Amino acid sequence: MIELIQFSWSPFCLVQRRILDYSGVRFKLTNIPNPDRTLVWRLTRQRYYGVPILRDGRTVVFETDDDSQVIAKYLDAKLQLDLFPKQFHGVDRVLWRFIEDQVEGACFRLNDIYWREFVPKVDQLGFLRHKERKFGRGCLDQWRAHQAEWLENLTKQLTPYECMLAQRPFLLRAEPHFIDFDLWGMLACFLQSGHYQMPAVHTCLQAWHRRMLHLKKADVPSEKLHS
Ligand SMILES: N[C@@H](CCC(=O)N[C@@H](CS)C(=O)NCC(=O)O)C(=O)O
Repeated sequence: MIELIQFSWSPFCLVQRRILDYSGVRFKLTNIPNPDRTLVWRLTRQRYYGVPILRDGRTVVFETDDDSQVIAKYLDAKLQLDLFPKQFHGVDRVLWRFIEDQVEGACFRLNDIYWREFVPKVDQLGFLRHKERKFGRGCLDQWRAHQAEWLENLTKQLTPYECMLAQRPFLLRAEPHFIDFDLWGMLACFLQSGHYQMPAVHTCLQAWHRRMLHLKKADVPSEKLHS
């Protein structure tokens, strides 16, 4: 059985989890503590310490750079999801770079503000140290102090996607594309603390978000998947 090794609030893990749910395949979720990557390190034979990674029998799948999408492409090929159709090659890369940088940057900061509520007590020291070493001392308090600005920033970052969804049910076409799952994962991180809602001004995004939440491959007409 496919196993997703993750922690639950990571935007990148939420992308892969939604893809797996969408596919309908049975899979196992293994949560690791944020500060302890021993399992990832061991499974990747000392080549990777990030999450998510995937274990599928003897195969272990992990990213090779920030923009590689190795895991999503593996799932796409194995489960025949048609999430990377040829006609969007290139455009999709531009979009996922933007989503995983600009949109992700606002989403994870807005979520991290509530870190004491969702990081288990035993992992809080490691979490705080990791964040402060990466983003500077007091970063979590600063993000909280600038919460309104970060919310405004996120709302602005989402405007292009609202425009796209005014034209069609999913971001690039009539059926979901990897880009839909990618954006969905970033927003799932933003929403996971329960302190936020989708920005009210983006009505098409709200409707898309509701559609994406429980979407299954079986709901997408199969003739469209191969057209
Ligand atoms: N581009 C990678 C990014 C993965 C990533 O940045 N994961 C974070 C957690 S959200 C991580 O494990 N970073 C390494 C670390 O925390 O040391 C992907 O799509 O999986």
